[in-house]
Amino acid sequence: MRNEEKDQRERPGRLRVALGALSGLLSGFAALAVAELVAAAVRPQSSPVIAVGAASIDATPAAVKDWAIRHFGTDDKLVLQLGILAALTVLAVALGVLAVRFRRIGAAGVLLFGAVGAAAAVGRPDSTGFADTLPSVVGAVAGAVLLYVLVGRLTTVRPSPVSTPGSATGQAGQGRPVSTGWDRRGFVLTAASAAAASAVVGAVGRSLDASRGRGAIASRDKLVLPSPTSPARPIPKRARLRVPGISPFVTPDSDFYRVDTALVVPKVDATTWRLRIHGKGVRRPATYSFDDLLRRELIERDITLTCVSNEVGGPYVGNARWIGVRLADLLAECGVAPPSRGGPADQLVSRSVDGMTIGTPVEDVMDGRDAMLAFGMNGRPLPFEHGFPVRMVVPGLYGFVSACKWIDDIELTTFDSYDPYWVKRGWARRAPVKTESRIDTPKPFARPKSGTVMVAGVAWAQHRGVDKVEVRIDDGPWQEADLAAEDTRDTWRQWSLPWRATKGGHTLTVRATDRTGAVQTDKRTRTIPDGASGQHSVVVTVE
Ligand SMILES: Nc1nc2c(c(=O)[nH]1)N[C@H]1C(S)=C(S)[C@@H](COP(=O)(O)O)O[C@H]1N2
Ligand SMILES: [Mo]
Repeated sequence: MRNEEKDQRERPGRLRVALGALSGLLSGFAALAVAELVAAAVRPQSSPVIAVGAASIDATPAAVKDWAIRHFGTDDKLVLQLGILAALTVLAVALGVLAVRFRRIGAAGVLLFGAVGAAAAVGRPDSTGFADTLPSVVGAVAGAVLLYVLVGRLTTVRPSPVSTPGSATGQAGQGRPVSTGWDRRGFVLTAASAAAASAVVGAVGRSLDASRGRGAIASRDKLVLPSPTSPARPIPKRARLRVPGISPFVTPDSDFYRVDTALVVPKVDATTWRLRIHGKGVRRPATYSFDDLLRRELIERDITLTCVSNEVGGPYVGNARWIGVRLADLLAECGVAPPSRGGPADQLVSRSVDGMTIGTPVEDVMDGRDAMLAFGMNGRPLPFEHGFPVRMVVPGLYGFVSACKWIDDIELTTFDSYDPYWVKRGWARRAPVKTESRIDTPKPFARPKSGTVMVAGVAWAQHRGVDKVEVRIDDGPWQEADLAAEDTRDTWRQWSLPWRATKGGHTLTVRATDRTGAVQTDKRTRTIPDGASGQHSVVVTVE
């Protein structure tokens, strides 16, 4: 008898468990909505989902990150955020169910997750300090209070109505509150108004967030690119082959691959942007404004950019026309000498507004190649995704050791004394682009008709130049492909080969030879630590 009553009081029924789960979900939703609103006021990067996401990106082992990039491509960030939201949903439901029995512990659990978010936010390299904790903390408090109140409605306790001393029921009821059902009306009202309020708060947060970058957007909109002192030479007509399915010689901005760790694309206002150059052996440290750069001698160059995470045959390579200042000029002005002329610094570390660090050999950027600080891409100001207002571009080096986007600081140092972001995660300190080629058409598993089939693609060996491309059908001899004219040795070259295709399955393989005479190896290596090598093959069935 007593046991039965006790059970009834302490073991929540199915309905209450379900309503507890719902309370958890609503509280989690409220916490995130409030956090978004506060983050819109503080900075978007301080939102708990973004901060935890960014922290997990940094903590992800290189191999897993590489896998994620390979499988989800540029959607990897979306997948990550959805993953975090899914995990939070499960946790919210669990805390809600827990709170039905242990109200305080459930609410405290919500606060604990707020603490995790806050810690992640202040731990970011670009954190601006204590204010970054506010979205997580304020959101968690709102969520915890809501959970406490909602679950309270599920466990309305009143003294037993009839509790005559000595009566049979009296013993259990005496002095002790006994749950006599729950406050249905109160629960529904609280839950509904909390859901509505969260939706409104979340929406306001979102719209505030959208209007945040207005200064940056305006500074980009009104930027008119000055004409370069040293224009790029016109792209030779014969640099472009007219083969359907081949990568266009100049990659349109919208198709240009994007690889970075930024969950929120930094929106930097060019009018307040500054670049600082300082460090070892910098005899005249300096700070430049955007206008300072615009007023300098400007160069315009076609340069092909490649990501070290690009698999053989992969998409992370693009060619663009960049406008900016020659990096070596700025460095010389600051009194920097390369190691070959006695300079004490062999590593140039560039930093971005979002805390990225990238290390580049000082020798390379001062050896006469067109290493630049670019603010124009394909005739327009840099898109925000590609680093507005200013990024680095260095011909011949993979992006992770050269192409810092949203750059705001250059420090001269040594390879011995400092490891930048990717190096800390197992990637190489020095990484020139490997000679590679790719078959763009036919596509893998295509079913072309027998007869003449155009095999075509691109080949790159930036700063060395491509001299030859060969194609092999099955185990046949290597056949020399037609090479499109070279634009510069810093750009890729298109190639094509008309193939007399015979019925059946065939494997097409391509290899390039660069100007040093080195033939693209058939030895496959992984992307980590310094870029994939190997030859690209495509299997087709001719009908
Ligand atoms: N701030 C910042 N700059 C960055 C990165 C980054 O994660 N953050 N990624 C680098 C890498 S790995 C590459 S390959 C290039 C890619 O430039 P894109 O996105 O404009 O193609 O940017 C480089 N610059
Ligand atoms: Mo990269």
